Amino acid sequence: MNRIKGKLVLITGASSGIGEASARAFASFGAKLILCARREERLATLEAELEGKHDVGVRTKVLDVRDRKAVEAFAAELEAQDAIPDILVNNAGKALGFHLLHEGLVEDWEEMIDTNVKGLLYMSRFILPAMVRRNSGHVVNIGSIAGHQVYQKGAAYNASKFAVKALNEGMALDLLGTRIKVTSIDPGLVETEFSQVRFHGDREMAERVYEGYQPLTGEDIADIITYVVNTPEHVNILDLIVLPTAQRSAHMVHKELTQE
Ligand code: NDP
Ligand code: 8X3
Repeated sequence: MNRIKGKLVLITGASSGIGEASARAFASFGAKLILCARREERLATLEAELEGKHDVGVRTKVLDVRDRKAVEAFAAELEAQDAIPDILVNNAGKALGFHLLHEGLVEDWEEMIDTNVKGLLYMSRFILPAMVRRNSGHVVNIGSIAGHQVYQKGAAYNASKFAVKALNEGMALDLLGTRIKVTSIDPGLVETEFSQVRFHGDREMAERVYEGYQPLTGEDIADIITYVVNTPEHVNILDLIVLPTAQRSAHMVHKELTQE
């Protein structure tokens, strides 16, 4: 059964990886889309692709989720146009750097916390009131296995994803009694631009993360997001950890590497 067709889905971080794959997955279900990110050209290319392939309306918005005023203004604009999202996918996020805490770059921490935590808060604060008034909707937060288990050199990113876990649970509690669903999807290793961003563009370091096993893809996570959103009205999946079969925890990945 397709409960997604005709729904309006807002995805942050839709220019790459999980967000981009989710846009494709939702479009294939016949959802209307609002795609947000900072890279305008990527969004425009995706918009053209999706409108060409599927008979769905796609709107794009250059939006930095760290910019509170811009997020607030965009939410007000959507409301004025009666374009209230049925589904909000809080996906925009990143890890920056891989350092021991006492050697970490403060600028990296600021950007991670501003994006992963404050950006998610701003989006939720300004989009949710219209959902509450309408008494329907679904917020899908993208957390991480890093929000359940801490690993060495990841403390600041871990802290930001532990915060996403708390915000997901808090949001669900605060929306008790409404028909608004709240879900966190918490992946392990997914091959996207995530590691290139984490290692500040070092492709070799990034590629090494995914060597020797089959990582998840953005499409795997997008499938799960649409599955969760497509559940009947009375079913809410609160939190879902999704790992590649070769990964069993944040620390344990079975790699089969060839000797050189
Ligand atoms: P990508 O780097 O491929 O995608 C990240 C997306 O976030 C891009 O579209 C980027 O677009 C957007 N983004 C970054 N900063 C901002 C900002 N300030 N405002 C708006 N958009 C922003 O990585 P993933 O797809 O892997 O990451 C998506 C989410 O999944 C993140 O929250 C990440 O933490 C989480 N995750 C990823 C895992 C992985 O292994 N890949 C595992 C677990 C969770 P642009 O630069 O154009 O703004
Ligand atoms: C991304 C997964 O293990 O690199 O959140 O932190 S991990």
